[in-house]
Amino acid sequence: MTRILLLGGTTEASLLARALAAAGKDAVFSYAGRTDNPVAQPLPMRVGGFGGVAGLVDYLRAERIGAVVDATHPFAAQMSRNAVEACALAGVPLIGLERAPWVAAEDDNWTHVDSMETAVAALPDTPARVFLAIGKQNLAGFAAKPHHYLLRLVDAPDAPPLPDCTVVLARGPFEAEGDKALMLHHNISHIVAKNAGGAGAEAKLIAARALGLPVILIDRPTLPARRVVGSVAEVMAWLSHAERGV
Ligand code: 3Y8
Ligand code: NAP
Repeated sequence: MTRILLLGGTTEASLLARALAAAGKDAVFSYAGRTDNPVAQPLPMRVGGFGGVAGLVDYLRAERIGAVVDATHPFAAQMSRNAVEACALAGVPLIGLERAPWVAAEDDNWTHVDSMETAVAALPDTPARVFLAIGKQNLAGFAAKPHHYLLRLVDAPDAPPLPDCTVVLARGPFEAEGDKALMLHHNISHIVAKNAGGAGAEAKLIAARALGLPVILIDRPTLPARRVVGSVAEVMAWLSHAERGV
């Protein structure tokens, strides 16, 4: 039986883990170790980086991995790039499980930007109250603007990440009603988010639409060419082909 490496950390990866476990597949679920207590999975787990491309090649060989599924987040670009390179070097088939980017509806007020820096520039110069729902990495640049920031983080930061901020600790997936209440409670005037796609992070966009609030949406990084599908079923079909060596 082919041993599968599942690069996880997203809602879709967790759904795939359940399908693999239910099918009795020999698979290992991989976390980066970014959060203190990641959600348990129904598969054996490994936590932490591999040590770059070379480390991943060594892992694939040592663990006799026969197929890799990259179900990491669209913004986990380094991991995805490493997976493409390492799988090519090790001759291991790779498939990406990726959700489509969000697309604005009629009554959405979205500004698309291509980086954290342009997201900062897109915020007003006069004081505002900004729901900065991009996690813990990449926050420093927002100190350049005189806003009050609402931050939602998975783990408590050692120190306040920005001079004028409120930190809420929560692990998604999130619900629109909860995000609407959060934004009303904090009198939010703007939202900044990554175009992560998927259902787990969409709640704040649905809430922003209901409240008529502007959203600054950061485009996802470009990834190298690779085979990509959008559903667990397609990954399972691809794996059964890979197992038959076709
Ligand atoms: C460590 C595993 C599952 C996976 C759930 C998804 C949904 C909930 C929404 C907001 C936005 C954000 C953030 C977010 C969401 C899901 C998914 C998703 C966004 C966990 C998890 C890990 C991480 C890492 C973490 C990042 C941060 C990003 C918070 C677990 C909970 C903002 C991305 O403290 C830190 O350093 C956090 C870092 C990378 C982005 C950042 O740059 O800070 N995710 N998130 C994974 C690992 O170690 O490999 O702890 O259980 C997983 C999930 N987070 O099993 O159902 O699939 O997107 N995660 C973003 O989308 O903008 C929150 O608040 O609305
Ligand atoms: P990244 O910047 O693309 O990766 C940085 C390094 O972290 C990688 O080179 C690799 O280290 C390690 N790494 C990343 N994902 C890994 C995984 N699943 N298993 C083992 N090592 C991993 O990654 P990131 O954006 O920090 O994301 C880290 C994790 O959080 C991923 O699992 C991702 O799916 C999840 N996540 C990220 C976001 C986001 O907004 N970025 C949102 C939700 C969930 P080595 O080079 O040492 O191998």
